[in-house]
Amino acid sequence: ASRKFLVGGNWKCNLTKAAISDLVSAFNAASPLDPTAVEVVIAPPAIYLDSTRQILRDDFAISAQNVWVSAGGAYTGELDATMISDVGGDWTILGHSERRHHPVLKESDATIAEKAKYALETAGLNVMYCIGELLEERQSGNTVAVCERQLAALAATVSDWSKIVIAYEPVWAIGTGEVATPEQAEEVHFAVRKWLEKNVGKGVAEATRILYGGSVSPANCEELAKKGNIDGFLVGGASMQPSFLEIVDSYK
Ligand code: G2H
Repeated sequence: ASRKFLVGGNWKCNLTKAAISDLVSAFNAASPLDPTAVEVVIAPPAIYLDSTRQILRDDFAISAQNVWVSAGGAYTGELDATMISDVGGDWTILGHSERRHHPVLKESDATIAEKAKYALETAGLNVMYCIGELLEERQSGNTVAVCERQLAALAATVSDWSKIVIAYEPVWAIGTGEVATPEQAEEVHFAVRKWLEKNVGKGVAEATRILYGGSVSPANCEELAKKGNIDGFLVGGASMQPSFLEIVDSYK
């Protein structure tokens, strides 16, 4: 496809300063990326974002995993998206299922879309916007409807899609080792692209990268990467190993 492959590494709430130092040394030792073919984006826990940026190779971008809905101020414990760019980060993940569904978080479609608007339009960040269905939603035949509802919330608040990447992450495949088959993933990616074409525009539908996430590993990435509508990956567990670089190379 004409879309540039993108691989995100989502470290979630893991690692230590020492473990990050070891992992970054392994990443830094690998050959340079072909910047015309692939982009890599690493999302450390917020407290390590600044220090990771300082030691990580320049051709790997840095992302937050979440941001506050708007500008900073009296919001104890929160992170203004402009602080991400202040320390050299270019991205934020938003709407990860762990934030949508965890009972102490329960982020709504509207909250996530509000965060996306601020991050994109005020902070100038790129956004990895996660969507995806629960197991019971898949079993009841609602996979595409759930993804479309999550996309519609975003489309209602933003107009410039050039800095948005969609990450399709079926919740039943996240951290479970139960990866979606290439066919299951491609079917939803195709539906997402069709939705974009119908509701946003043909140009945006053709240009927007749609990543797959959920138990991606060096062993399963190549088959997934062959699918026409899979433009990269958002990787959790396997992004904290030096073999993450094999996933980065899976477009080849
Ligand atoms: C899905 C993914 C990264 P994992 O959440 O966002 O995690 O690869 O561990 O399933």
